[in-house]
Amino acid sequence: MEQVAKWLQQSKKTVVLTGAGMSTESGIPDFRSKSGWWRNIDPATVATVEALTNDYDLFHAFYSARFAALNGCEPHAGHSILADWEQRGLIARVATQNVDGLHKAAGSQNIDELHGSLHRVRCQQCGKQATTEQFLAKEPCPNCGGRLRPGIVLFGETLPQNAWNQALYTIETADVVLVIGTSLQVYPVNQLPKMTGGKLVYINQEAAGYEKEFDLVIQGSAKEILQQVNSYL
Ligand code: CNA
Repeated sequence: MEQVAKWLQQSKKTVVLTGAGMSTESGIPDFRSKSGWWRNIDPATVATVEALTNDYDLFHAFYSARFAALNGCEPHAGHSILADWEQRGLIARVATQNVDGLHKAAGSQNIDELHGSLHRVRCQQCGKQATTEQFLAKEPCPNCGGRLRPGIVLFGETLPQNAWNQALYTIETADVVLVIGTSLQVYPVNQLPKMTGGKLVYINQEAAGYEKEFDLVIQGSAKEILQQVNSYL
């Protein structure tokens, strides 16, 4: 933790890449931990264009459950520390796979939402924006009658170009990249850490096996580790 603090202080550009493990301590389950499975179904089979097209009932039930899981969830101290580090010039940007909006809620400003956001519901057919309430009520698109969906990137879809380009550029040119709370199973985001020439730090609950790919691996809770690093700054 002391080493990470030193690198943060020496670095001209530090980028943070987060995944679902950044939000579990706010009460939002991840996908790949044992407790993260939804009705024992692999999310990779539901969070798909195929499910949206062929089994809208299942797709809708899955995302309704994900909206319900967000109810009452607030950013935790780790999110606030990242927002504070941005204010203090210690980190440049946060690139995130999370769709929950908690980095923004904590006050981070330079955020690349690589997998979109649950909070931007739109019609799959005409693209027109709709409200979360309309989606949850399973209403058809008021404009064209098409299916409503959250503005997240489904398996099988391409990532938002601007967010991807921004994250790629900052990671390529960073001196330090902190990777926090991601299993690094989902392509193409799992390629981003390989793109930096800077120091690479991995902070994750299950971290075994990543020692060779990172300069430093810290196994444990994102919130507690960020708090400890912060105590050295
Ligand atoms: P994942 O594959 O579920 O991996 C999460 C990782 O975080 C696992 O390796 C866990 O060991 C680790 N972890 C869990 N809790 C903690 C903790 N408290 N501290 C540190 N590490 C922890 O999730 P990824 O983000 O790697 O996969 C990408 C998917 C998951 C994206 O498409 C996301 O949209 C999707 N997702 C997002 C959210 C969210 O927005 N909060 C929630 C669930 C899934």
